[in-house]
Amino acid sequence: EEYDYMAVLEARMSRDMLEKLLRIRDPELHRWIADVIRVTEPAMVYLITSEEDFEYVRKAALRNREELPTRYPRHTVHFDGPRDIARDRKNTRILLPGGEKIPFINTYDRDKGLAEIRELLRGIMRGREMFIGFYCFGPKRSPFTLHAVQITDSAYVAHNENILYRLCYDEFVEKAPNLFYARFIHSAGERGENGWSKNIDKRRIYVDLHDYTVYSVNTQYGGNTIGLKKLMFRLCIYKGYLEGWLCEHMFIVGVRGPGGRLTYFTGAFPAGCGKTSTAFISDTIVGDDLAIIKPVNGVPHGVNPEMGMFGIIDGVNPRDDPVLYKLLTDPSNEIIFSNVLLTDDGEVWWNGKEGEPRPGLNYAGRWWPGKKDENGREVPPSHPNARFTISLRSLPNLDPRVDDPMGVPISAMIFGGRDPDTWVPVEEAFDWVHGIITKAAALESEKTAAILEKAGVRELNPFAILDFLPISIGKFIQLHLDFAEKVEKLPRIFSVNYFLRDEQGRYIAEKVDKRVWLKWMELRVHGDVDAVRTPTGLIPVYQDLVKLFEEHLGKDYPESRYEKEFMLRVPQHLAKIERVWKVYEQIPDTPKVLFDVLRKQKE
Ligand code: SPV
Ligand code: MN
Repeated sequence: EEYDYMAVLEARMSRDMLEKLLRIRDPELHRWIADVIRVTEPAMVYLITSEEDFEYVRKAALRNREELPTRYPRHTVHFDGPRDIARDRKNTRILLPGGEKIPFINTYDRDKGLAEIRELLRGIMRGREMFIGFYCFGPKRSPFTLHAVQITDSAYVAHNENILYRLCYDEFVEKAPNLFYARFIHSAGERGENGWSKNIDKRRIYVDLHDYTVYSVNTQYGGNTIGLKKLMFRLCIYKGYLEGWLCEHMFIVGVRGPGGRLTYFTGAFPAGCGKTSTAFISDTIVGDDLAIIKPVNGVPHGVNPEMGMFGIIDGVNPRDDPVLYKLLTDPSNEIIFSNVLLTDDGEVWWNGKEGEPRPGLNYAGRWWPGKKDENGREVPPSHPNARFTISLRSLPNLDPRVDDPMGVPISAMIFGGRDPDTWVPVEEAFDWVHGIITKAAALESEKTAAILEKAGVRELNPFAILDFLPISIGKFIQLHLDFAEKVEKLPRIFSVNYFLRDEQGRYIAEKVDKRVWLKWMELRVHGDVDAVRTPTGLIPVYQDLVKLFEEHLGKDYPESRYEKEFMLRVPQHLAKIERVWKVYEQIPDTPKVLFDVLRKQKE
């Protein structure tokens, strides 16, 4: 529809803000912002273009009561509300023209979806301030990096993005109108008296691949709302698929070996399966959640598109996670806590924190020890999916190459999930194809609190990425098989399993044992240790583990434990192959080699 879009911008924006916007010489961008303003009707508009704007956003979050103050000026607390505590699989949909369907992916007719979202957005920002931020998804001036514009009426969301991503207004100004960028529109919708989004039944997260635009309404939980996090991730996977590179749900870490050499690993784990804790137990951290991987001179290189962590805080304790614990209790770090307990004396408490929880506020309202919900179940003081937002710049073990526009060379990829009874604690694949099929494509995990569904149920979660795939699993697997043609040196592939249990149901390994598995993988990458060849892969030689446990953890590694952990569980493996096969049978574009490899494994 024709209208004077400059008039709309002039009416809602101060001169100062409008000037900032017009410095980006991209009429299409101006027109789009005017469109969003016309539909959502914000009272005013604030552009986030430099770090000087961060304090304004932080104060706005406190003023709006989206965040609450604590005893420490740089620590704030946000509550999403009891029904908005995690990613909403059901209402997160990939919009496809003509109502195209993809097995195991939540798709929806694009025209219908856009019409629905337009209705939901109508007047939704009335009386509120709209924030517009310009960010990079990756290091600045890097061939890996994508760009994004975030529009939101939530100062909490904007505050998160200011911590989690690099501001990139300057690149927009420089490169417009020849800059590709993704677009995010978010509104928390109507908020109740405790600040929670009221219209949860109208919560929608719609991903429009065609326009590289994502809409998110009537929700606040970060995984549903922080545009550059899991919403951008879906667009990034799609773009990578079209262009032949990888966008992964993986950390990037450095592990030191003999002589101080540093070897880079990526690792894919579903949320709540030890991903962030593995990152912290490594020697350096590049990233803890996402990776963009492309070949550079024949070697796969990876960048972390983020500059901060939105991590699970549940269970973080001084014994198992000393570095992270110190970061989270240091008043000098800027931190947003979400869905923890905020005690009446202004302290933050989460499950794992020292001391006892005292009365205060939590994700479900007022909390006191022993509080029960309407079903008579005790309300935990902090939620299992409670989170922290912190800048990577606060980390003592940040990798020096985190801002390298060419990324770091990736020597190996790790895949792991919550598996009580099948996989050994660490195992190397025979080769790339074997690893992509039996480790990545066959990754299973028990569901965790990071999604709004019943936890504990085992499900296939290929590459730990299923929740975020905008294309079929078959195509995503093929993309990885084809990647082999693009590089001269393929990363090794490993699986890990931190969740193996004994006959009594107790975890066999301790949390810190991860460090030994990492060190063993580092030695394998360089050919410094032999391995035992089993039908499912290559496992450590007992004596090597004895040495590594002694050297890195100062503890014994009894042979009886080795036998328990590294025995090949044949019935469980056969059952797993059966389960995995049954899923892929339903996916028409599954590469044929997947069935070949599984059949061979079974034999
Ligand atoms: C995950 O759930 O994988 C996360 C957090 O990293 S969220 O932003 O919710 O996706
Ligand atoms: Mn994640």
